Amino acid sequence: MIDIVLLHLKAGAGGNGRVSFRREKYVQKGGPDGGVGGHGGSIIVRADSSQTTLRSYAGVHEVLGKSGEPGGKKQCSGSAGGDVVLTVPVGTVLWLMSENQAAKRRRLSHGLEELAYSREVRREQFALEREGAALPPKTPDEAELPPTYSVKSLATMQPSNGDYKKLISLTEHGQEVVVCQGGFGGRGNLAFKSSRETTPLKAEFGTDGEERYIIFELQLLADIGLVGFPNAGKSTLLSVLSQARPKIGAYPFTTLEPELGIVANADNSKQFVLADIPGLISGASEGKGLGLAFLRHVRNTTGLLYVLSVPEEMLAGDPSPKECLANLEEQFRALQGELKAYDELLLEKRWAVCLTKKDLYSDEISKALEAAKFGGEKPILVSAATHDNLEVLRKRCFQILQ
Ligand SMILES: Nc1nc2c(ncn2[C@@H]2O[C@H](COP(=O)(O)OP(=O)(O)OP(=O)(O)O)[C@@H](O)[C@H]2O)c(=O)[nH]1
Ligand SMILES: [Mg+2]
Repeated sequence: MIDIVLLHLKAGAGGNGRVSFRREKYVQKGGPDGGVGGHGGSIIVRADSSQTTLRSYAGVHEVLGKSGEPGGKKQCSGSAGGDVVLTVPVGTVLWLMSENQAAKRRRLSHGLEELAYSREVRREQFALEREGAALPPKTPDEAELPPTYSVKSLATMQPSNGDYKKLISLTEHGQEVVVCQGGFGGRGNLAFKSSRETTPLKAEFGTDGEERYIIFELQLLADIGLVGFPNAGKSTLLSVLSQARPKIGAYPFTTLEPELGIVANADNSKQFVLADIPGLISGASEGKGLGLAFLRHVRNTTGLLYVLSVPEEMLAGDPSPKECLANLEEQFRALQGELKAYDELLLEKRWAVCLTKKDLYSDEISKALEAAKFGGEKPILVSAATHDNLEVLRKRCFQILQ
């Protein structure tokens, strides 16, 4: 699943103003008629609920907007560069790595969502020695680009760890934001005509488009996230609690991509979204297993449901209730340790512990597990196979969300 990409975005520059003079038969010396340049195309990001991953941006490094055309003779305005619209899944968060001055000025004075007005942006003037001469060089915008990063570190990058500024979180279908506003067209020499200066050779450059390096991070929007070791029974739980049909397998790492399901209460009056993510293993924070990359999807959830089960290999050896409990407690500790290593804030979420595969345990073991406490909380013992106690688990989930 492609859930994080880094894009270099650059809106189109505004077209330059034109220096020209009217040439007509019988008119000896026509006045200035140089038109204004067209505005540059902007880059717009729009949330679209029909998209589920950032796959369409895999391998894309750069998106450039179209520049505005220069102004023409006979007072003709240059045509504007069209906008570029990038559609992304709902739940995409944009993080700013770096930006040019044009972008920075707007962000500081307007925020991201208000556009800069044309009149607020100063154009640089230029003067030609004669009509048709080449334009002098424009003073370059002081750039703060490009950023330093390694593509390799991108997959495990945690933009929210404070290194980058959050620009916006797109949470609704159709929501859109102009991330890079196009530059403005410069005025032609027609605009500089005055009683003192009847043949101005002056015009304006168009302004630079906004340019940004932005991390697009998809954070699935769920209310509760399932966390547990591989093979614990997370996906099975999702499949019996919701309509979702995730892949289930009697081997670790069956789930390779996050999956969402909608869980409803008995009379269907309340619902919440449950997220199943790939299993964690000890050492995940050091990059073992599938690593912690998928934890980004539980960052936005309100609650976490720890899913623990006694490993079947262990049950085959006829363990004592005490041994089973010790194993589950160790799983719980290890999971919390991994979450903490990823982001301590995850431990501040509301949570519950579900012990699953009850049908596989002896009455004696079940009794011991039911009486135990995890982090001071009573666990909920269920079986996804026989649907035992699922109602209690469901209720507990709704309680977490209250
Ligand atoms: N007997 C019994 N088996 C279960 C139960 N829940 C899950 N299983 C089995 O346990 C195995 C693992 O289940 P999954 O739901 O794929 O486990 P997971 O936690 O999603 O595993 P990963 O995706 O690898 O992290 C499968 O063979 C399931 O059939 C249960 O309540 N009772
Ligand atoms: Mg699974």
